[in-house]
Amino acid sequence: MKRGSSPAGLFSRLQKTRDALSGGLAGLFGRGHVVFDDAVFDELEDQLIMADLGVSASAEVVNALRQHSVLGKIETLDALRGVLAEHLASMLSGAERSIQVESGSGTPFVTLMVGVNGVGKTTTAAKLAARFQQSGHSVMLAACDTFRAAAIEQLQVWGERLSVPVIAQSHGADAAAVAHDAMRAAQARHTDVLIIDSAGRQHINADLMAQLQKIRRVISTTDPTAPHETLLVVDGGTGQNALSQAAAFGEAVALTGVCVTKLDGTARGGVVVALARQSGLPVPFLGVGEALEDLRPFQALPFSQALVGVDP
Ligand SMILES: Nc1nc2c(ncn2[C@@H]2O[C@H](COP(=O)(O)OP(=O)(O)OP(=O)(O)O)[C@@H](O)[C@H]2O)c(=O)[nH]1
Ligand SMILES: [Mg+2]
Repeated sequence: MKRGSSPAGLFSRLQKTRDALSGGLAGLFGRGHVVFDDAVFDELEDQLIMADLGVSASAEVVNALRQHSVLGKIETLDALRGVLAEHLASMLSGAERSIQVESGSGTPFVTLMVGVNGVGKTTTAAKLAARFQQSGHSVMLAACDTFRAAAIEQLQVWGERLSVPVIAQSHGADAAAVAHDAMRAAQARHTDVLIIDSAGRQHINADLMAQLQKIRRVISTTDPTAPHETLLVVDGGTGQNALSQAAAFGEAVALTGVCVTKLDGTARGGVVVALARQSGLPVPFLGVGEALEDLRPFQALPFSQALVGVDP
């Protein structure tokens, strides 16, 4: 297996979150053997909430654990980790979803990337392009972030690195017009996958949402079945803020999934659990670094194990 692509690779990338959570869990066992009474369960719930798992997911997993301790199964920190990982994984199994491109459908598979600024939309678009290429698909990128001056060039640099055509206009052009050009170009060239990058804004604002809706309309005018994926990108380091981003973007455009990035640099990785539970959206991918290969398909069990510290 390629370095960094194994579950152990994910394990090392989630270290900051795990360290934060583990410290709290170990604290429960500070005095040796633990009697799992209500006070300890409350403390455990607090630790999970502090690790950004969210109030409801934390309550749910702790309630499930209460049943276990009645059976006398949790006597050590490792045992606690093991059952925590299992319960989290079963709560998260519905969030697993791979993105399947139907080849030979005659029309490009269109993925629209959305999210607030700086979360990793452009980088994730490039990582996705690389993945689709590796699985034998032809790919095209569309630079629909015409808002930020350097955005077009940033996507073009990725395009050159990947030998992927980038459809772009000049800074300040109408983003929907770029989307239209890209749809036409991808159809004409029989491209398998078109990935559309879009602009972010410092705050979620009405202009951004109106622009995204316009991009979507233009895409579906060219192909009524498109976009096939509308992926929200959120920065894992923003913690619970990611939940309000998911709600706001979900109201404006129909999201098909959420990619959580920058999990390598944050202690707030538990937010993946809160997001999956609260938004109900699948989590096709996690971003765990800046390089092209640092995009991991989300798998509930390895993720849960890495989060709580069960070494696979
Ligand atoms: N450590 C780490 N850095 C990441 C990850 N994903 C993206 N980045 C970095 O985050 C920064 C912003 O990424 P972009 O892809 O430009 O973000 P964006 O959402 O397109 O930003 P705007 O276009 O300004 O809205 C870059 O320096 C990326 O290298 C990740 O998973 N881990
Ligand atoms: Mg960008």
